[in-house]
Amino acid sequence: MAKIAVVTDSTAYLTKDIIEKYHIHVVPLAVNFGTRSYREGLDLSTEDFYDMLKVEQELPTTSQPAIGDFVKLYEELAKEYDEAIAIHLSSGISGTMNTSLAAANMVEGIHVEVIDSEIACYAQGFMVIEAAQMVTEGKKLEEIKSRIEWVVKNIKAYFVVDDLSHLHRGGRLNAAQMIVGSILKIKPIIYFQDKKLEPFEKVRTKKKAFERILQLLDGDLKNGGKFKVSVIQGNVIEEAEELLNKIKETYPNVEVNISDFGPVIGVHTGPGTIGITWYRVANDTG
Ligand code: MYR
Repeated sequence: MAKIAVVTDSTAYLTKDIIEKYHIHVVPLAVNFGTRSYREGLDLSTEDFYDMLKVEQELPTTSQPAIGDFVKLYEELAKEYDEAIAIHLSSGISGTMNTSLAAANMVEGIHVEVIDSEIACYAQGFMVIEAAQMVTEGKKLEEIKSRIEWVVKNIKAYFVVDDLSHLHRGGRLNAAQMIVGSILKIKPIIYFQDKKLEPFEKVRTKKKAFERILQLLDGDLKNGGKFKVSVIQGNVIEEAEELLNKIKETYPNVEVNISDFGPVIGVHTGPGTIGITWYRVANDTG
C-alpha cells in the first residue's frame, strides 16, 4: 500500500492537536512588520498578532512561502512516503499553491497531488482533516483527491469584516465595491467566487449580516444530513461564541467549532472579522 503524506500551509489554521494527531505537514506563510518577518504558527501566534496590530506603527504585509521551503519538505517526504496530497489556500488570493506545485514538479521520488482549496482558513482546514482521515482509513490517493475536489466545489463560507480598508489595501477585494462600501458604511457579506473574494450581499449592520449568514446555513442544514460547521473569528471570541451557541441550539446534532482568522489572513481582513463555513460530510445522504 502506498504511503501518503498530507501537506497544507499555515492558513488552514489547524490546531496543534489535529496537526499532531494526523501528522500533517504545514508550510508557514509570513507576516511582515517593516523588515521584521514572522512565520505564522511558528514565530507568531494569532493572539500576539492581534495584540501587535494595536501597537505597531507600520501596517503589516504578508508573504507566501519560498519555493525552497516546499522543495525541502518534498525532498524530506520522498524519503518516507510514496505520495502526498497538498491542499493550499486559494490560488486567486495567493501564489502559495502554484509555488507548491512548481516545487512538487522539481522533486523526484514522490508523487504529489496539489489541490487548490479555492478558499482559506478552516474551510481549507476541513479539507485537510478529511484528507488526513481518509489516509488513516487506507484510501487511495485518487479517491482522496476526488472527494476533496467535491468538497472544494460544495463547501460554503461567508464572512463579514469590521473595516473594509484592510481588504482594500491588500488588493483582495474589488476596489469599486470598496468605495461604495465605505461611503455607505455598509457591512458586505463576502464570499469566494471563482477563487476570488467578492461581495455577496450588502447589509448595513454586523447583526444583519449574521442573521443572513445563519439563514444561508439553515437553507442547507434544515433538510438534514451530516454537516460540519466552523465559526471563524478574528479577535472577537465573544461574538463567535454567541454564534456557536445559536447554531448548537438550532442543530444539536451538528458538529460545530470555533476557528481563527489567523495572522496572515488577519492582515487582509483586519480585527473583528467573523464568518461561518460548512460542508456536508461524506457518506451521508441525509
Ligand atoms: C500571501 O501573501 O500570499 C497571502 C495572501 C492572503 C490573502 C488573504 C485574503 C483574505 C482571505 C479571507 C479568507 C476567508 C475564508 C473564509
